[in-house]
Amino acid sequence: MERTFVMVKPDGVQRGLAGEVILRLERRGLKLVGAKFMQVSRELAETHYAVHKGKPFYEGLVRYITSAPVMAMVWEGPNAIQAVRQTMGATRPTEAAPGTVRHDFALEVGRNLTHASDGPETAVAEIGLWFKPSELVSWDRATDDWIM
Ligand code: RTP
Ligand code: MG
Repeated sequence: MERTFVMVKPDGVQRGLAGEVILRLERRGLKLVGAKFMQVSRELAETHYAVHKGKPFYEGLVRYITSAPVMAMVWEGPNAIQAVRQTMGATRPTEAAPGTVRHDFALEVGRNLTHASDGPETAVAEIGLWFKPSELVSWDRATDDWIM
């Protein structure tokens, strides 16, 4: 069982697409174990995107992510990290496969709607950065036996 950090970025919230993202992840069979709607501080944005510091798009990225509220979430399931990234699609919306969120709803890499952890180590680090352990809920779902 795997957990991954997922965020609907400010453009997704502003465009009313948070529900669409949640709908797709729920229908995929993944289980929501944590969620909060929040304004991101500059400090949190810089920590989250520390790996991109110094890149040409870094400043714009921090400004983008702090510009309006986001929906931060943790999703759980078998191969959750890979499954969520697949459902979101390639970073550049014009390279994302049809049927993915980024293909279906976005055009520009700088407004690509969502974030999702890219590996097991980043997932653990990002979940720990955005959520306290007490904010995550372990729960049994009636349909679990039909998915796993
Ligand atoms: P994310 O972290 O948001 O899930 O996206 P990702 O792994 O697919 O992409 P990553 O390389 O980690 O880049 C993080 C975010 O930075 C913005 N970006 N802009 N202007 C550019 O060339 C550029 N490259 C990346 C995107 O918002 C990307 O999601
Ligand atoms: Mg990334």
